This record gives sequence, C-alpha cells and structure tokens, in this order.
Amino acid sequence: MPKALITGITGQDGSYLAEFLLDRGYEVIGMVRRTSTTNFDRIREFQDRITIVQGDLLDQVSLIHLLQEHRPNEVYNLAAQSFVPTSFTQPVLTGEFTALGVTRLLDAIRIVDRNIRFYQASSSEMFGKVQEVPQRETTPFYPRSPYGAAKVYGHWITVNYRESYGLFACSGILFNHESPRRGLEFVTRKISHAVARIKLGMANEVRLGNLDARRDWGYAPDYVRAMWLMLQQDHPDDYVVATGETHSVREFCQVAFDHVGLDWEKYVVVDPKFYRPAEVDLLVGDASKASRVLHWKPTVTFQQLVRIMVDADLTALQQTGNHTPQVG
Ligand code: NAP
Ligand code: F7E
Repeated sequence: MPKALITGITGQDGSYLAEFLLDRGYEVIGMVRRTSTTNFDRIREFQDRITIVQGDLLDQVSLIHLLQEHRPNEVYNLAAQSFVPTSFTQPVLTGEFTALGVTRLLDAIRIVDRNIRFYQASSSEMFGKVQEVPQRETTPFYPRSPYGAAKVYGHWITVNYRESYGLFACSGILFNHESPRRGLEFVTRKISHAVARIKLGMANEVRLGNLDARRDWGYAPDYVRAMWLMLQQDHPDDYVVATGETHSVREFCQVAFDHVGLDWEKYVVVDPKFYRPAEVDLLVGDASKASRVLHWKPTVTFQQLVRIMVDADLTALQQTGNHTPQVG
C-alpha cells in the first residue's frame, strides 16, 4: 500500500487530495499544526481513515521525526500561509511558512530518505505582473506580493534540490482553483456565500475590492488529480495547471447572482478597503504541457463552478440556519 504524507491536510486542497488518495488505496498521513482547538471541518467525514500527526513547517525537527517514523513514499507540501492580503500585513511569517518551510521539508527528505517523491504547491501568483499571455512553465516570474515572492523561492528551491541531490521533486504551478471548501475570505467563496445569504434574507450587500481583476478559475478536485499525476511520471518536472480561460471578479458576481435570479449590481458595493498594495490584474494559464504529458484536463467549466459553489452555500445555510458573518 503506497503511503503519502500531506502537509496542509486541513485546507481546501489537502482535504480533496486525501480523499483522492484514499480512493486509490493509499495510506494517508496528514500533518497538522498544534492549535488549542481543532480545525478538522474539511476532513471530518474521512478522519477515521487517515492518520493525523502533529508537525509544523516552522520546526524542521518535527518534519524529520515525522518522515523517520512514517516513511512515506510521497510527500505533498500543501501547507502555507495562502491568503495574499495577509502576506502584506505578515510578510515575515509568510516567508517563514511559505518560502523557508519548503526548504525545511526538502532538507528533511534529503536527510531521511532521498527516494521520497515530493510535490510543491507553487502558484500562478508567481507570474504576478505577467510577462507573457498566456502564462506557461517558461514565462518569467514577476511576483506582486510577499506571498508571490515566497512562492517563487519555494519553486526554485524545489528545482534546486532536484538538480543538486537528484530528488524526485515537482513544482505544480497551479492557477486559482475553488470549491465549496474554499476559505470564506477568498473572493469566489466570499461571493457565493454572500449570494446565498442575500437570497435567504440573511444579508443585503457584499463589499468587494477590485472587480476588474481577472483570474483563471478551475475546480479544486480536478487540480489535486494533477498533483498526483506529477508524482506518477518517470521523471520529475514542473507543470502549469489551468483551464486556459480568464474571467473577471465582476463576471463571477454576474453569474453567481444570476443563478439565484438576482441583479448583482443591486447588492455589490465596491469598498477600497479590499484593494491590495499591488494587484495581479490578469492571469490565464497554458496547461498544454500537463495535457500532453500527464493527460490532464479540467472537467468543470467556469459557469458550472460558480453554480456548484452557490448551490453548496445555499444548501448548507438552509440546513444549518448558519448566520456566519461576512468575512474580509
Ligand atoms: P488553505 O486552504 O489556506 O490551506 C492551507 C493549509 O496549510 C491549512 O491546512 C493550514 O493549516 C496549513 N498550514 C499553514 N501554516 C502551516 C504551518 N506552519 N505548519 C503546518 N501547516 C500549516 O490553502 P489551499 O487553497 O488548500 O492551497 C493549498 C496550497 O496550494 C497552499 O500552499 C497554497 O498556497 C497553494 N496554492 C493554492 C491555490 C488555490 O487556488 N487554492 C493555487 C495555487 C497554489 P490550518 O488549518 O492549521 O490553518
Ligand atoms: O483574490 C480580487 C483580488 O483572494 C482574487 C490564493 O489561493 O489564488 C489565490 O490568490 C482576486 C484578486 O485569490 C475582493 O484583488 C476583489 O485580484 O480570491 P483571491 P488570489 O489573490 O488570486 C492563488 C493562485 C494562490 O496561490 C493563493 O494562495 O479578487 N478581489 N474583491 C478580492 N479578493 C478578496 N479576497 N476579497 C475581496 O473582497
């Protein structure tokens, strides 16, 4: 039975990847950091089928011990401080988690077992102020936030450990991917959740920042499949994973409100509080290498994605009567 260690298992992608690997007969070890209350909402349904272990990307000794004790065949490094606005207010901590955390884990692998296959969760945020449209593996990076800069470091240290020590280390350059499990602070989920609340009479507006920003939005379960495929190849490499379509935040609002029969312009309020010190205006990926080598293709369209998210929030709010406040 193959064994995989996932860092960031309590996050959106970690939870989908764990389910995907369990379905393929993997033994799944999920690393969580110590907190005073547990945060297992996304993994509760299959928690009894995985092993939860404590570790932290800030503490290299914890990573070495985990690898020594569990001897995984594959390590998926999904843990990070992943919210771009927080990276502007906590830039040093973001660097510790999102950049140096990658080195700590790679070096733990180098020390414990160089045969472990490694996946690094790189990001389209590395392209930032884009130097080419669409963006592909060879497009130069120009990050626009401490998060993007930290991910550029994480990408290159992954390439460096592959070239220096022969590790099977892959960097997946994933464009935005969303789902009903997306954190409430990211724009897609913020909108789908607000649409559901407005439709149910629990709120009467949603405050957003830059409506002109354009993103290449895909469906998270499709993207975790690409992570796994990268580690099943004969050679380690780096891949862009994207849909190839770009849409604005405004379009996301339109489709989401239309889906419940409401006019978005009556409910969306632009609030400069949500503008960023530096913005990424346009992202659109070229995933032709992933298509050619991994035979990977997205299965969910933009319109379907928006509807899946709105429907899930409507159902959840109707079932729980949850009055979760709108979050930034
Ligand atoms: P997420 O929902 O924010 O999850 C992040 C995970 O990292 C959580 O499980 C969090 O644990 C964990 N974590 C944070 N700091 C940690 C630390 N010091 N030690 C151990 N665990 C820590 O992110 P996601 O959307 O699933 O994304 C997964 C990865 O892909 C991230 O690296 C992200 O930067 C990257 N990425 C995401 C996208 C996207 O569109 N979703 C695109 C490209 C790349 P807690 O539950 O304790 O907070
Ligand atoms: O913002 C604009 C905002 O926070 C998308 C992370 O998973 O994907 C994610 O990063 C766009 C930006 O995601 C609001 O200015 C407008 O242009 O949903 P987001 P992100 O910054 O693209 C990448 C690939 C990652 O790797 C990251 O980890 O939407 N926007 N109004 C807003 N954004 C937010 N959050 N809130 C607003 O009110």
